Amino acid sequence: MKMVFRWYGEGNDTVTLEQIKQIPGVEGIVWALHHLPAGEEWPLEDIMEVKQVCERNGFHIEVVESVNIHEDIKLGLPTRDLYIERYKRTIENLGKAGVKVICYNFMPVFDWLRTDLYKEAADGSTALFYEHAKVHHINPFELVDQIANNLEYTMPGWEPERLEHLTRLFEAYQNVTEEDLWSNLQYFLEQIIPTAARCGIKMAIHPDDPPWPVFGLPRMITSGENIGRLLRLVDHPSNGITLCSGSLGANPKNDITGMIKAYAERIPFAHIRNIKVYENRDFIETSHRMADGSVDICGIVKAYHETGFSGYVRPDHGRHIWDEKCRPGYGLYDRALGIMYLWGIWDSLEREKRGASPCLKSMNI
Ligand code: DNO
Repeated sequence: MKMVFRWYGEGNDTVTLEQIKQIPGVEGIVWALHHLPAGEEWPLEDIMEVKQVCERNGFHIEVVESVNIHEDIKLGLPTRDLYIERYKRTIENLGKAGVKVICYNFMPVFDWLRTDLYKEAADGSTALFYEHAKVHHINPFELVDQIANNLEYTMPGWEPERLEHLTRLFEAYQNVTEEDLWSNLQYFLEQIIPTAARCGIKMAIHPDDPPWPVFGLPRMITSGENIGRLLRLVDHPSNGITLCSGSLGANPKNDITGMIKAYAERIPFAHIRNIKVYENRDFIETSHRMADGSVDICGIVKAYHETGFSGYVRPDHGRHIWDEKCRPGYGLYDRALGIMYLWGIWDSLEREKRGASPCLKSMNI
């Protein structure tokens, strides 16, 4: 597995590339042009600037997350063709810069959804939290007000220009069913997958987070079965998934290790994180350690190992610990701890497979 780390760019992140460099085994930066709204073409010049900065610090930029999809594409409006053309040109520009994977999502209106970004745990750390009943009782406008408007940084998926048009967007989605969304996704993929394939890029859709409809908006990428359907929409290696254990793990019925084994060839990118799921469907993000949450992190890493996974992996969100002031879910400390946990599992599996390391062998251990 190739370890990568999400970074929001110079002046847009509390974490520095110098700090990331000191986390063992991180070889690449997961990045995006966060200043560009969904629907804009990403200029080659801007892409090359990020490439230079990252490469100067010894990182590759092979994974991009997120090239956001304009809502007109998700809604299937006549204007979608214009945005699809721009998306193709962005793919081409990213290909020229050496990008290999593009992580995106097809969630209407919102990207991920939480009700509290700083829920305090017994140990004093805070983390992202989802309260199911609250989502049913609050209207989306209030939630946006509570979540997005009190933050120092813009959060991806919660960009002001998107939230500005919330009323219009909800109206537009009123009659859009899950089947409509599937057909709009198919239309999009049929257009862009040939471009991605030509550019040597794998498209990797992110699962819906949480994996069920919210505020009456349909969701598709919620289960193993639906991932199968997505992969069949355009049956090509460039049409893949970002397997996010935290998103899919919110539904305990989701067998994530089974998905890894079933779809190994089509997972170019893995997000690994843990959450603790409660019976009432609430969940809180925890440390990556298996004992702290409900997700079988060891089983997941083992499944990747068994299938010979050679794609990219990033620790996903982390808690906010040791008084760190950072973007919600994207601090340095807990994500670095997460990486070390993942390496611990991976290295012990490797050792088992290959026998003791040459160094230990030479010492007769
Ligand atoms: C949350 C992320 C998502 C992801 C997008 C990809 O922190 O995992 O926002 O980046 O869904 O488009």
